Amino acid sequence: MRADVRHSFPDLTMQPFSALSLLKRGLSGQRGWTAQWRSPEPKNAYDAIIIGGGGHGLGAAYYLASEHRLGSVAVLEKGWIGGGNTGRNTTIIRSNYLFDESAALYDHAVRLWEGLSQTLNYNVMFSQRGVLMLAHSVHDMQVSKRHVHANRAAGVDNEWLTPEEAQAFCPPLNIGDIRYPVLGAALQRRGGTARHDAVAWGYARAADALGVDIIENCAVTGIVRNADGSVAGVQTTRGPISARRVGVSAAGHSSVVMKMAGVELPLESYPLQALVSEPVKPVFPCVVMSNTIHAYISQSDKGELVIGAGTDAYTSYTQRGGLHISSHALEAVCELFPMFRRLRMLRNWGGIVDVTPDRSPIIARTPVPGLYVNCGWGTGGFKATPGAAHVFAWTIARDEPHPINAPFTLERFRDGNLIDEAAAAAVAH
Ligand code: FAD
Ligand code: PYC
Repeated sequence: MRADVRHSFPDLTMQPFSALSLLKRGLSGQRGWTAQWRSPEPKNAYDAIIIGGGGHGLGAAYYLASEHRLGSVAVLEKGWIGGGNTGRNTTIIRSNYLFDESAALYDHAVRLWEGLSQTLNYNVMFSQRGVLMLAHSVHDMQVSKRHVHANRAAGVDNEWLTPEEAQAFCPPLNIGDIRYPVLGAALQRRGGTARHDAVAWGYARAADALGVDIIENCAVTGIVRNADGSVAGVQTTRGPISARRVGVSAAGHSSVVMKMAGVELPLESYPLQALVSEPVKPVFPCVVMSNTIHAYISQSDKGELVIGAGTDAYTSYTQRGGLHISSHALEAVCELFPMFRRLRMLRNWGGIVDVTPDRSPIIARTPVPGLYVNCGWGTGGFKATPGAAHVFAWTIARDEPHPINAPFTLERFRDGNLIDEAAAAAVAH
């Protein structure tokens, strides 16, 4: 598909439409549809370059332009924007992580999500329908309750529900005598979902309007350094581009890109997969996740059940997961929600997730002056998109971390200051 066709859409901004004008637009054969961002040729030099046109990279460029008034910024994307994990995830948003550092980071994101459609003047369909995390064993209950108490102490909403209360919140849930008995659940009412593509498109449109150059089909192939070791720019498939600041937001390939500058990252990359069912009428009111069976489910506004599974057991750069992994997740979903047994699955897909040893991200300066990295979000970075982008832009613009991302350094793996969120991230790995 040509890039100029791909990003031409009917105007999805928050302008009210009459039913008649929508119908006329629908029948117009796409006449009058306008491109939502430009397709500029790369310039020779920018003040800052962001590598990776996912939500995090586009968001960082938007905040660099809007809050830090950087004059010229480019986002370089090897494929099409949102074609990485941003457009492949199951869109679950929550901030119920264990440690205060994480609660601050993820809740910063939730607060930005709450105003994002207004900020961008673009409907990202943020829906705070509640995220229910099931407990199936005594150990699950202990871990969940620890999270509930820690979150409440940190000012993040989370509450413990009995099985009956969980079923009242999510009526399709089977709390009977099943292989995975539901012994209770943690509920974050402010959690929910958003429309993933719209997040990329909304940030792209808003950044473009502020003068950011979004350059698709432009793979970075090298990071160029000055004699003193600092960043001088990048080599790309569309020629060399100079910049004194380069931010890497290349989920799935963070270690590949950072190696171009000689920086080794403590990451392992795994395939993670999801799938959707045929669409049905609205039947599923919230998001349900189960760490024990590595399955999560919600219903999209189109009516499809969006279901995710665990990561493959081995590292790989193939963008698809093993069949036995999704079969296992579906078997468990059918036990928990027997009404879905006869649903047919429409399609499945995979993404590559970069996982750190402590399951927390790295948003930081690097040993190379002028080179910054935002990576290691593993299976859980969509929820963080606005918050991570916001503090990453701050870090790049000021050459120092925002207080929120100060603990999320690369050096913590050397110094031992880990932020172990294995339990909070456990749904998929
Ligand atoms: P991406 O959207 O992956 O953007 C990175 C971009 O960098 C890509 O577009 C890629 O093409 C580009 N790139 C890479 N190398 C280069 C190069 N050399 N030159 C130029 N461009 C380059 N998270 C949640 O919070 N909730 C969920 O429910 C959830 N579910 C998930 C389900 C699945 C199946 C998957 C795969 C992930 C899920 N995640 C979830 C994780 C989440 O999708 C990611 O953490 C998040 O989207 C990362 O966003 P990003 O913008 O950093 O990355
Ligand atoms: O981090 O909430 C999450 C998540 C859900 C599905 C995959 N990751």
